[in-house]
Amino acid sequence: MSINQESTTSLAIFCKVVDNFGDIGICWRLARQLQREHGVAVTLWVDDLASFRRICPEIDVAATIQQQAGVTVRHWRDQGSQFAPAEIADIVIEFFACDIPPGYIAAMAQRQPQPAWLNLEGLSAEEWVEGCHKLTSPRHGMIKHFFFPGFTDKTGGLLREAGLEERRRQFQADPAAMRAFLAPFGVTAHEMTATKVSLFCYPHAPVAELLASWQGGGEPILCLVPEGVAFDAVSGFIGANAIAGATCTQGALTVRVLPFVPQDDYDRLLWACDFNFVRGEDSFVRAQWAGKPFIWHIYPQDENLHHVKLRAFLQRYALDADGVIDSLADASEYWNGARTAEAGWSGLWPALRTDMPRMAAKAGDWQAQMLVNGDLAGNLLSFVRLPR
Ligand code: TRH
Repeated sequence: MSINQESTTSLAIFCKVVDNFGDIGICWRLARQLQREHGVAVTLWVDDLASFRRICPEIDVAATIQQQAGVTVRHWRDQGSQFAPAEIADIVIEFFACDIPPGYIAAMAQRQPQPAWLNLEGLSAEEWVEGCHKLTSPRHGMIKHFFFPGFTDKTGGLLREAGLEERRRQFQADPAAMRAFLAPFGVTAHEMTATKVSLFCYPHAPVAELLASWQGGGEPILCLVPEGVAFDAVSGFIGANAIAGATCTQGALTVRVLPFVPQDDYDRLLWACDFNFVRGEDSFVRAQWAGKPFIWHIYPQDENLHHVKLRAFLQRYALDADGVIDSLADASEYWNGARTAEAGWSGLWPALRTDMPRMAAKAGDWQAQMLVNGDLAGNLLSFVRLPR
């Protein structure tokens, strides 16, 4: 497969929203970057426009086809549509092994030349990923390639837009910009002096216990939690439904519930906080680019497979020149139900606080290490443009 670079390259991404926001979050980020930085004509097929609208408020949920940020967004309603070979893109990406419509596949096979066909996989730090990256699978007279994001140069790397680092540095070097960003959420000048923590996790995380330990601790903490996240625990703390705008201070802790913000603002939220709790795949990667200490709540899988994935990541990440950052490894495993801890968060959080300078230094080193691997969008295009 070799893509003609003379004319504009076209690319179709098929995204099935399995649950939550990571599927569309990743596809939307990739689509925008391919269009904006590489001039690719991208069509993003999505089956769930309502979820899409949570991270991109401009989305019209009733539209069959619409333009957003230079990307053609098409509502992927069913599997029954028929396509002509002329409608097929140069590059076709199926995200997370979703089944693209049989009519589209039939037209792919008829098209001359046949498109490059990729299955974009999920992110894992496990070693087997390197062996599976770029593997082929013959399908319908075509060759499908598996493309894996990852943390080494033997993988596709991580999604990262050009200029991201500079935008982050500018923002973080400008306290007025951070105040202006957080003020509409009700954050006061006094609260800006607290340790600011963003909280994004799955409902089974031990959030109530974490909030109780912050409440009873000696350090002022401002916890910013998007609406719908850990709803029961946050509502329990506030004493009312945790809807956007709800807030409560008890002891050393102030909790503020934020609206779900557009994707670019979510980056700013991570940049503005001192510590971030993130989850899934996309926010997990954004926390790494934020250059701040973070804890990852991994998407749960059967038979605790996610614990294996969590440890694989920690083995790479929770190490610095002085060895394992135990507080990070311990708190991460506890947060994910992969270990017990005698004093729970009352013991884990102070240990994390002590190690925060070490974690911040680690965050910078890690970024430098990841930058060497290039970025997922660029690596993906280089791969399909390679003559083979
Ligand atoms: O939402 P997630 O849990 O998503 C996923 C899905 O569960 C998916 O099925 C699974 O495969 C994957 O995890 C591992 O977490 P994630 O990946 O962090 O995606 C959240 C997206 O939502 C991300 O793009 C950031 C965005 N976001 C906003 O735009 N605004 C917000 O306020 C918040 C909290 C997130």
